[in-house]
Amino acid sequence: MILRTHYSGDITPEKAGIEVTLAGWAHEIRDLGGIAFLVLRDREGFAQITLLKKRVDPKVLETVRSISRESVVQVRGTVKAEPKAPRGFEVLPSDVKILSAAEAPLPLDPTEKVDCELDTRLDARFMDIRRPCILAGFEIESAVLRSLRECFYKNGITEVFTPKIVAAATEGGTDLFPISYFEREAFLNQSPQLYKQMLMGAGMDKVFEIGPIFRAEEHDTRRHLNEAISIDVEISFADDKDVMELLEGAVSGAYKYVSENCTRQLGVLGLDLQVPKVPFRRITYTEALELAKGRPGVEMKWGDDLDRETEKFLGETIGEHYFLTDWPSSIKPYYTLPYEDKPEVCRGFDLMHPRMELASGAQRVHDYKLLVERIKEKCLDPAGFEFYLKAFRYGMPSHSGWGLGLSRLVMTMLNLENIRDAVIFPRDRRRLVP
Ligand code: AMO
Repeated sequence: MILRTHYSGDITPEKAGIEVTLAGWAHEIRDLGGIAFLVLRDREGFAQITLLKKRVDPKVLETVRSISRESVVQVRGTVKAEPKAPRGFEVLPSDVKILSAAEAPLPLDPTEKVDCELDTRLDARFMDIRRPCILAGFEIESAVLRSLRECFYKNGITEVFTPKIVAAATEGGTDLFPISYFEREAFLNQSPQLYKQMLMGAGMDKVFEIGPIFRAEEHDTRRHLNEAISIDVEISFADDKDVMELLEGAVSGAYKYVSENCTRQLGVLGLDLQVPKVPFRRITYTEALELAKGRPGVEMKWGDDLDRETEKFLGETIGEHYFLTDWPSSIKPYYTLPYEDKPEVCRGFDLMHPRMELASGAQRVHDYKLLVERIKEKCLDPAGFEFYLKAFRYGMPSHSGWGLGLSRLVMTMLNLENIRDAVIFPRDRRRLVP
């Protein structure tokens, strides 16, 4: 039997006279002479429990007086309209039970009256998430995922899972976490890239995966983690332009879904969410270099990767979501398809928020010989990719796809300072617990 009949959010002054059972945390207890208040907090907000000392059962008053802050309590009582109460109602209790008492002192103050260091918050994340503004962010993240999944289902895309324990690097770099796998060495996968492409060779046509990626990068920035959730899509018979359209629709659709379905959470966060308009601007890498010349003291030549300062400058200049397209083939991974008539440029793209990159994608090389050539050009050994290359020898359709970072999407949507704020239990260079 569920121990509550209502969430605080279900109660309005119009419900005066009905009996409710609430369960949640003792947010605040105030004892003021003739009257005492218990503020109960649950997932949906707060309810004021009012104890009129002359009228309330003395046992109930005694119980309330003994409650330590943040204990889990259950309250049965009657709703009364009360214009002076925070949401226009109060609950007059007939019974209060302490279901689980909280120790004192608390590892942090969930009332949001006291500012707290990020590390302290992450160390006691269970307590941090009790703060309504933190909880609201994770509820919005769930809504974002729901909206993305619905977009994928609507487009006939099949959800898949690919292995996270793998034998080879995906992106060819060295930033892999080795693990011991019986008598062999294995790695945590950096990206489902190779697997989602193999599924194009399997005739699955359109796949998506939402799952963790692992990057053993030493970064200590506000937008990198060593474990992140990636939203990956791969579509057969589609080109780069087709999947960019899908991506901008998915991102702007997620904003729209949140703005329509998370009004309470946005209210808690004090956010007026603007839905980005599609189509997003498309800017080629070459145009971006031209724009970057507007920044004094910058010497960049064609073929250089865009550094963080340039990325920031472009974001400030453009001021909205945009795509960076037509990258030099030399700085995009081997699986990115070069233009036939201009092989130094490729069909790779990045989706940018003014603050940072959100996604990258491309039309892929689907010709076996060209793929082997591209792997060699990147100074990688095709032998290590045999399991992947095999899928290109027996009929591989042209295909395109992208990978979108969930936490970066949520972080930029909610204007969060640090990516760690967009992940329940983040993993970085220093943090492995909780
Ligand atoms: P890429 O490496 O650009 O592309 O990753 C895609 C997106 O995943 C997110 N991301 C990260 N987020 C937090 N911390 C990290 N260390 C981190 N690394 C990546 C970013 C990034 O834009 N295989 C390609 C995708 C594709 O072409 O389909 C890939 O992995 O938001």
